[in-house]
Amino acid sequence: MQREPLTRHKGVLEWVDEIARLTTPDKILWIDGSEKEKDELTREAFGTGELIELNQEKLPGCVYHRTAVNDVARTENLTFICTSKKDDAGPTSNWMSPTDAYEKLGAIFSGSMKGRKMYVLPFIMGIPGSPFNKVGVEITDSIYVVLNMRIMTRMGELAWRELGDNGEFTRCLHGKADLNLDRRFICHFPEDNAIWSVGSGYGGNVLLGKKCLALRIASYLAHNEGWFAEHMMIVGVENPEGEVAYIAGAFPSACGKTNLAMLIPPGSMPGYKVWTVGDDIAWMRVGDDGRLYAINPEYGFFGVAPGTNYKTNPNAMETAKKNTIFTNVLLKKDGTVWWEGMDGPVPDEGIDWKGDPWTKESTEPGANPNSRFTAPAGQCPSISKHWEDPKGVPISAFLFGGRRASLAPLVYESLNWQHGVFVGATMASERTAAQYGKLGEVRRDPMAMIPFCGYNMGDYFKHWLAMGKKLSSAPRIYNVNWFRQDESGKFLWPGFGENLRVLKWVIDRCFDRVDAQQTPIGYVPKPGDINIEGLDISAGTMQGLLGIDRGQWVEELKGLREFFEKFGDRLPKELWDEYHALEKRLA
Ligand code: GTP
Ligand code: SPV
Ligand code: MN
Repeated sequence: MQREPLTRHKGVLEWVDEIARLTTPDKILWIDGSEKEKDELTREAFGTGELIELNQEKLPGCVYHRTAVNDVARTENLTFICTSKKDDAGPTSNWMSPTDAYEKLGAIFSGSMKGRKMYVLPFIMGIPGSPFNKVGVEITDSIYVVLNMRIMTRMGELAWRELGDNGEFTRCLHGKADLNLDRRFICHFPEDNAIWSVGSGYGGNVLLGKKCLALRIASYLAHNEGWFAEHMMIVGVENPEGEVAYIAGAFPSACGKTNLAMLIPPGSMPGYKVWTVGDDIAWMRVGDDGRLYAINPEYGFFGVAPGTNYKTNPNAMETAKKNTIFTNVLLKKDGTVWWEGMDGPVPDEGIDWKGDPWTKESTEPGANPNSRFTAPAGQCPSISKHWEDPKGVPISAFLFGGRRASLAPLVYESLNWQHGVFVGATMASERTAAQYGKLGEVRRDPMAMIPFCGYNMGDYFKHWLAMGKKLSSAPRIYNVNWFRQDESGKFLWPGFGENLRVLKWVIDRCFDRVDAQQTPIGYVPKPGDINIEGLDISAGTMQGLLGIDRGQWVEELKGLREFFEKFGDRLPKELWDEYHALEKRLA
């Protein structure tokens, strides 16, 4: 391992020095990203139990990790935007003043790496060589974090080079401290281009390139610089004629982005192919041709394990067959892993995500509902040949969506860009296990960004409206809902690969190949325009899936008004205009 600095960047050297004085690690190690370094770190983690080696015949290069039982999802209540003015964080973020935050977290960080090693890890979010990249340097005392960042970002030597001797970088500080919930904070300092995360070892809280940099800090920069940093998957749909249309989709955490980005076309759609560009984050800029171009700034997937199997998402299963880190799933006796909803028989026994013996009679799940796999994107069989193209892919349509047992139809199209921004701004979804909070509770989650917007969301809506004006050929905006249920709680729509039937309608609309019927909420498919051949769905069910219950929508407006009012005069007038127009259309 490298003990000597791997950079001459003065800003980095001084910062590392400062943090070392604060946290007092035994050793400082500089990460180069080599195979040798990976092997050394992995071996060390096997020794301490931080990682467990999996069956190398069945899962080559794969390892297993359990987080602390109180540390299995993002803690949004402990996540803060630390701007000098409270109003700049907005009503939907937690706020702490930068002075208070540095002081409070500084006290927790103080001496917290005593007896531990401190790793200094440079990484790139974006495509190497692109002028739009953001470089980060993460300081962490966790080998698990280093090994995950190795999969999730382009890092090491390559990133030191990209940074150079005086490049800009985000200061990303992470320390596990004592993993105590009372001393856990994830703080963002957009004005200082810095992130401090302490007291957690869970993915989204600690892999600081992902939600913290590529969304919270990047959204702040994107607002200032005129681009988009969004919680979106990016997928290319190729038709039998060989034309590829790209779609970007924002669904809240654990609501289907990874699955949609990797879907396998159903048998009823021969000749179609689907190409994965990204599964969680999209950075998008206006091209010279007035279209919007998207890149995936990440290098791997941090995907939800439960529910993933060879029927629902074969591409994810194939991707996670090797070189993968499994977190909080069930560990089987033969050194392989299992989670609820995996193919094949339920194993007789294993060690569950808490580290306790588990049998198939257990009433508790073997894998945590938010257990995850970290796998290199390049291993995905459906990876797009353009996924590392610095120019990005041109986006034809945006999808917004979430989990709604009722109300939102399977799909509808917004009337225009401004109405589309309203559709995104009024998204709501049932809460999943990806974050702490009451499971199933419907909450407002505009553009699936409520946990990830690094500034006042009223200004964020303004930014969306302004971006539309810069696009001569803007993506059309749709809302989808794969999660509508019948009275018994059964999903009405089969979802997964069958979602391509809906994407086909969306793309046909974008290219003016299919008509639609106008309703108060937007354009919905005409009966028969979404092909249900081969599905176990009656025409009646389909009508239900596309149906709009005016009474329910009028009811929805009440909650929406309350939400909008929170923003006071920072909510753009255009969104109130859309609100009143919808109210009128529903009357
Ligand atoms: P994050 O990584 O948390 O941002 O989540 P994500 O949006 O990528 O969610 P993901 O695709 O991992 O899906 C989460 C859960 O929803 C998994 O358990 C999936 O099996 C399930 N799911 C995904 N797509 C569908 C669908 O079309 N229908 C149904 N019923 N379930 C789905
Ligand atoms: C999410 O929660 O939206 C995720 C997983 O993608 S995490 O990186 O943990 O935030
Ligand atoms: Mn996500």
